[in-house]
Amino acid sequence: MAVDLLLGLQWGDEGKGKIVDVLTANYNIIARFQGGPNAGHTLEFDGIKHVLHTIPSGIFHESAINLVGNGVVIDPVIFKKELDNLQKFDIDIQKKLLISRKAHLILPTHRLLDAASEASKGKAKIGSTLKGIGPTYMDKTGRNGIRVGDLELSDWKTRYRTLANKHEAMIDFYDVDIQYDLKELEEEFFAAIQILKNLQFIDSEEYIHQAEKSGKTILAEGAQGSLLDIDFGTYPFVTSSNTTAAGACTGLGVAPNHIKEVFGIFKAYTTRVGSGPFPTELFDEDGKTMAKVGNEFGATTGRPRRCGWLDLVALKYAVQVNGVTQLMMMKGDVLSGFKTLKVCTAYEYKGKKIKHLPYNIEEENVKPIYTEMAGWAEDLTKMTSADQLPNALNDYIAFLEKELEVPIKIVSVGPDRTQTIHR
Ligand code: 2SA
Ligand code: MG
Repeated sequence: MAVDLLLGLQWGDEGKGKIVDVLTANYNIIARFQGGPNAGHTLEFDGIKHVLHTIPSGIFHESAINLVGNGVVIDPVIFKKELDNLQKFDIDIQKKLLISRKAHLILPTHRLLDAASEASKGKAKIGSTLKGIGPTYMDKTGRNGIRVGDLELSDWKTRYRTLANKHEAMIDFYDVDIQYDLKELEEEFFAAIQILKNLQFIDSEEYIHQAEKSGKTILAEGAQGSLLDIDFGTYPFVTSSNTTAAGACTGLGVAPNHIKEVFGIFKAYTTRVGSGPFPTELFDEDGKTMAKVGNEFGATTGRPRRCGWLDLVALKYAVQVNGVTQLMMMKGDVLSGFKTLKVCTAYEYKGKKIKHLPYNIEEENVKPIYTEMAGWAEDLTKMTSADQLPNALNDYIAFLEKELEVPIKIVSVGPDRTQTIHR
């Protein structure tokens, strides 16, 4: 009995969608365990780019079953749009997509509360995706939430009204200028609920348990990244779920001793979207080059991503918190053409050199200490096997493996499914 786990090790957008898509052939079930429509998982094949938000990245594969687990928060309106986008593909959604009854619903007023909370914070805003993620998880832990399974009960609309009324009062309390027409939002919401109700709602922990027992292979797909984890991330500039390995246990009902491989995905450099500390962030031409060549824009909101050198102190922390067993390095191709590459191997913190992530990594506390390495000029995007990789890239990989003490098994050299080198 075993479940493999795939996680982002930085601040999200490491390329999880692509790797799940590449790995799906090996798995019977792909399961999302946290987050919601704040995620943007990009897949590219046959010359077409697809972005998924709530639906797991195995949906395009013929045989994989895709499960939205109990730890996920679902916005029926965005979910319906995702389903609409899938219509042109010949996918048997009723059969291939399962939803946990215990997953919580994002209501229109959760989105409004997200906007109100952000507006009230001014400059100190989190830079959330405004998808209502924070307020929905607050209602979950506050024991007020509405779950998918509630849609099967007759009184759910009464409970909806009570909660929405409370939310409206809370929005007023924020005293910020938020324009909205709740009637219109609700119309859209209730229409989307009807579509959602066509899908299979299941007791997903039982489903997973039986699937494991019968020898099915399961891949749990994380969203966002480890440094956005509610407990271990750069709080308060984090998302509202556990994005780290433990999140798969609570978000699916998988026991910790059933987790086998933990695939850790990272970019060969670092990006972050939204506010919060980022010690290796670049404001110079190098950063601009990464953003341009790497096409670094949010897959959900279109926001430009901040870019910087690889931060091994932070990456090592993420490897430890997650128990990563195999690493996958993405976007190595974006670094082609840099004469010199920098990798942060320690921080200067209160006058001392440290090699771990301290409690507070605000820029004024922490200065990155870099190791410089030679870059490579070769275009990697057409390479198909490890023996074609330039020596300087092999040196870069070897250096990271030594520092992180985990092997790098995949090097991605472009967005397409085919641009994937196994080592
Ligand atoms: P939220 O909306 O409450 O989860 O936002 C809280 C913080 O978490 C960050 N966050 C993300 N960071 C990177 N990628 C994410 N997904 C989208 C993508 C983001 C986009 O794949 O590109 O399109 O902008 C994601 N989701 C949440 C967010 O920026 C806040 O810092
Ligand atoms: Mg993304």
